[in-house]
Amino acid sequence: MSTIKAMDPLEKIAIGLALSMMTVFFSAVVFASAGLGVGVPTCVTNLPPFAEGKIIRGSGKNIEVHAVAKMWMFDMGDANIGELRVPEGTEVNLYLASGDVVHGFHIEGKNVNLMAVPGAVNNTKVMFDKIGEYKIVCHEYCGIQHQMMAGVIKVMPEAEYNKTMQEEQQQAQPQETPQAQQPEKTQDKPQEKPNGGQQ
Ligand SMILES: [Cu+2]
Repeated sequence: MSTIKAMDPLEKIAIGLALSMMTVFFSAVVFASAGLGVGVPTCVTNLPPFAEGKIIRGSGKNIEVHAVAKMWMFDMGDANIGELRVPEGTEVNLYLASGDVVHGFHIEGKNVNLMAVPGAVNNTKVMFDKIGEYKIVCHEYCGIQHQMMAGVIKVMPEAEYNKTMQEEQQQAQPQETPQAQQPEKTQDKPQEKPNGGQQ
């Protein structure tokens, strides 16, 4: 015959404490997910790994960014290599690939900690609602220049961002309007013809 002993009071307290702690942790996870919109990065299987950074504009301020980490820089498709400039209030849908070995992708001041893995694409979404500069750090040893591997996300006031982008576009297409001034610096162009008509 087995005898059923009453549970030790201390054991009851320990179990009670453990259960209440688990309830607190679970509630915190639910709150972070539903209330704060914190999500976990995912490995994307329907997008083949890419070799070049690219910015794909979505609707409004939602943009899709294809970022490539490679020895020893981050290419995020911005005209300024190593940078990503966005207007304030932009949600970046970030896809990350590696051009060579495993790299890290940590955004300071944001809860983003991704790995760039050869042959795979990782994805997360980040909201940039405050103006400032967010440094990107490679936090996975990737070779002799690893400590130099960094980038920056510049979150600019919308008016300043629009002005900068407009200026860069005009510089890229100097012959757009007849009044456009000729650029000071001459570039090596193999085909330079007199104005014989528009193409
Ligand atoms: Cu590194």
